[in-house]
Amino acid sequence: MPFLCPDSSSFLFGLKRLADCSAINPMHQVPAIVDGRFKLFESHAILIYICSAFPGVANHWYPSDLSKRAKIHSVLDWHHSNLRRGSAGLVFNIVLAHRDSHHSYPQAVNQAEEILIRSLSKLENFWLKDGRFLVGSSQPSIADISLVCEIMQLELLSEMECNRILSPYKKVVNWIEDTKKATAPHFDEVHDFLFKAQKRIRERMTTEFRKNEMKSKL
Ligand SMILES: N[C@@H](CCC(=O)N[C@@H](CS)C(=O)NCC(=O)O)C(=O)O
Repeated sequence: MPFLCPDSSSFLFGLKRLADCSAINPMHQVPAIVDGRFKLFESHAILIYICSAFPGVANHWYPSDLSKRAKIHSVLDWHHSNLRRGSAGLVFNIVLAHRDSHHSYPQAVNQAEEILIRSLSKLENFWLKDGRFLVGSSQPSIADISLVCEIMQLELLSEMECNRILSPYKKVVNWIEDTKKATAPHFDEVHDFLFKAQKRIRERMTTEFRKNEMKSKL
């Protein structure tokens, strides 16, 4: 099935190219899919469609049990108005600020970090309180994939920042590892672009940091 997703060359440095993809997603965003004549955007809708349209997807990804399914919708909706605002907001503002030294958004960074910390705490103490995976499940669902991937983008921050933010949340850290293992080897495959972008971003940040240090010594 053809799909649009970021790659290391477009991620954060060339998303403008997505303007060319408006025939698939008029919102000019990724992800988006094409299945025959059917086009769909919005990551959660895509995950639900894939589980529903293709026979052979194991039931735990999107359980047929109505109450289990409703819980998955609940955590997916929570994700977009909480964890995503924090995680994407923080990465976007920090990485942008470092990409272009003329721009810095300290207020946006602080606000995003506050939302992120509140969301990680809810994950630790509520969503992961009853099981290895979200909403008390012993096996992963589409919600685990979606939320873990949201957190994975924190890898674009410096290693120190990433550890400072995540390490207080032991259940969250274990859950990320469990989700990685449950989806191996695909997890690393789909995150390859992220780690390529990480390398470039961290090198850029280090160069900028050294430049600023030199300037302050002059
Ligand atoms: N709610 C959407 C969010 C999609 C989204 O924000 N995509 C970002 C990349 S993660 C994007 O394409 N940004 C480019 C832009 O907005 O110009 C979903 O879950 O699919």
